[in-house]
Amino acid sequence: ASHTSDASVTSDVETEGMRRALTLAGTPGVPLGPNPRVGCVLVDRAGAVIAEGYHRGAGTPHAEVDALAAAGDRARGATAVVTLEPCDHTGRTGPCTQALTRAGVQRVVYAMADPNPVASGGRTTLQAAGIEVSGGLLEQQARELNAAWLFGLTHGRPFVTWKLAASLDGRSAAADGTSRWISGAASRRDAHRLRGRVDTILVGTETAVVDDPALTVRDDTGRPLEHQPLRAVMGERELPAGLQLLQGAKPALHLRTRDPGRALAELFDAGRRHVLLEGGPTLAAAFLRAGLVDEIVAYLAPVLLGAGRSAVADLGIGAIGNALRPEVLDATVLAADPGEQPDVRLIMR
Ligand code: AOF
Ligand code: ZN
Repeated sequence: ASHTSDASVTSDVETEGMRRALTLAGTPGVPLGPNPRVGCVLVDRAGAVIAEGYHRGAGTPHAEVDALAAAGDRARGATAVVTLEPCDHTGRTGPCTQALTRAGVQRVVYAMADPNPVASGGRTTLQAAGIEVSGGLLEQQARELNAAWLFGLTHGRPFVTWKLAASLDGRSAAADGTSRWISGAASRRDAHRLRGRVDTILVGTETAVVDDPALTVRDDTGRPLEHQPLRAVMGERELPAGLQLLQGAKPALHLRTRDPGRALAELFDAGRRHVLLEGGPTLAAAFLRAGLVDEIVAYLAPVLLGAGRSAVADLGIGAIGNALRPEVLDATVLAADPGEQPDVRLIMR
């Protein structure tokens, strides 16, 4: 767009900056812990990007401080574009309002107000320090990015996404237990991107023992992510020490309960805000029966198995009138890789 006034030129730059800040905030695998996803871009008066920053998880510097550290003296007179209203409290780190003021930042643009009562108040404090403040830029995107964190503030438990990959007839494995592969490579890459957006991957003891999955997250090129979500196994059954889930620097957490509510409470206390249910049918059924599935991501493949393991165990639904009918938010045909057929992805709430 061509603009004549300085104000509108600045506003284009700020919108671009906010897009970038949202991307930074959404870096796959972060944050690990109870904090929101936050990104920050510092731009100078000519509209050039001075520095970028993002938050990497509880106890690490906030996005604003991360960006200010990268900018050094060049932050003087700059505009800070942040996805969340800067905090005004001393928690695990100091208040960002102070850091921004001390660095000589002149203007702050944020996407969403801070809903966390202990940290809010940044807008007023910055204004009192003579800094120009503007809120609400790309607010909806910022809220979407932090949907699980926002959910946790109001519900006091993690947001739960159930992921399933199934054949046309709802099977997640053939009669002999083999399941590689029902869904195509495109679905599997998409599922890894989904794993990169949660902080916990949860399976039942049955799946842990029978499938022996690693549940690590890889990017589109197949490389493991630097920030891996927590892996957790739920159920009373003992786990053999040789399982893949129990290897590595951070072995899986074993929740010795069969009660979904109790497992979620334990995970919430451990700072978890978004749990991905990855299997198997008993675990999925337990969460569905308890009303503790908030979102379903289903990959449906053009494959027929007839017999085999059902994607979900008995839900106690006897009649069609009692069927669960989640609302479809999105239905996408995932473009197939060469030599493969397309799958359909349904996102439901
Ligand atoms: C973050 N990262 O980049 C910003 C946050 O856990 P604390 O003490 O570090 O404080 C977390 C609160 O700080 C968080 O709930 C939010 O209200 C505010 N801003 N938090 O983790 C950030 N800017
Ligand atoms: Zn802060």
